[in-house]
Amino acid sequence: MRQGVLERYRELLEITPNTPMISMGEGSTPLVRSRFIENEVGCAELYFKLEGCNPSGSFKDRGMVMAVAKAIEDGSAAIMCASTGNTSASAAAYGAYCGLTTIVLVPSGDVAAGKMAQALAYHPRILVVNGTFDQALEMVRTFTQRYPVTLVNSLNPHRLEGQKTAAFEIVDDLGDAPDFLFIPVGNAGNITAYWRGFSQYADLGRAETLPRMMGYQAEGAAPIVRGEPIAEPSTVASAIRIGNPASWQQALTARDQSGGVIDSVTDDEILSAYRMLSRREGIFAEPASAASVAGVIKFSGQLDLAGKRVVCVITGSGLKDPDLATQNIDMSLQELPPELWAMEKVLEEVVQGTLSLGPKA
Ligand code: AN7
Repeated sequence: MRQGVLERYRELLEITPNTPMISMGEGSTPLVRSRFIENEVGCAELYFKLEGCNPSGSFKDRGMVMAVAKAIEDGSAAIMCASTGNTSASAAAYGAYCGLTTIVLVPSGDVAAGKMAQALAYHPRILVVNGTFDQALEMVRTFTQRYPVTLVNSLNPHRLEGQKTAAFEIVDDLGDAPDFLFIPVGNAGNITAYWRGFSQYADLGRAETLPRMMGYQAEGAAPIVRGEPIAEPSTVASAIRIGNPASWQQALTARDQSGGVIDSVTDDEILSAYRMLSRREGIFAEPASAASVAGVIKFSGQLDLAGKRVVCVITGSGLKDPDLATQNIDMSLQELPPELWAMEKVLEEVVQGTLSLGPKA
């Protein structure tokens, strides 16, 4: 059976004899070498860390397994979060797995269809707030201070502890840290967690170098870049439609200690990277995840990446946001009768092209 992150990185996490070693198979996600974008951006090596391969389809599972294990260890029977969709899907999945009462708050109209489908399927208590993610998070924060319900947003320190394991895996796979780590930034928990993971591995001598942390917000939801909270954030990448990040200060620390950058990319840049990832790399990512790739493309126009080893974190699966994928097609679907002649006609160029290659072996 595949080890989960609690087991795999047991000695680097706060595991006690009383911590339940739960796992839904999270972590140990693929690090895939780029076939196309690597050349486009002119770096030596480009890899994608495919966090959409986690059990609920996003990186949130690494932190959720830790937070839920600690909640159980501490005797809690209920968990709660506010979410742009992935945290709630993950909380609801682990809540169902562990038999906990799970309450999720989502901003109305702002959650991608796949994430809503997950929330409904795992069957937590879902509250749809007529407001922004930031307002929902504030409500959850206050509620969990008042009642014996465990907050499982990334304000819960166990979440970031669990999420740092992704940085461990990258070093374990590459033999050292990359030169640059590109990552989307919403609530800024993940960039904080990765920096902690890389730093811890360096302190332990398991990595010789540290990466420059390159965080990317969407232009319409870029409070860190602009230096002030945004009351009404807007971007096609609903996962990172966040105006007042909880881990704002820690993200700045990660940026400054690593000599990195926190910048923004436009929705057009995000969508262009989104299409390039699926069409040229075979990687179907959600739009927020494509922000890291849009970031590396933008940055490669500013700084020569020759000789550099780069990792882009692909935080969630493209299946999370099926509507965007279908809105984004620029081809019409061809219909035909169920007849071979009709198919041969439609595929005429293919048929001609293949025939010119000679007979089938
Ligand atoms: C796919 O689920 O905030 O900077 O409530 O779902 O750690 O917030 C999701 C965030 C990037 C940003 N990519 O990470 C939520 C939520 C995807 C995401 C981010 C999110 P953070």
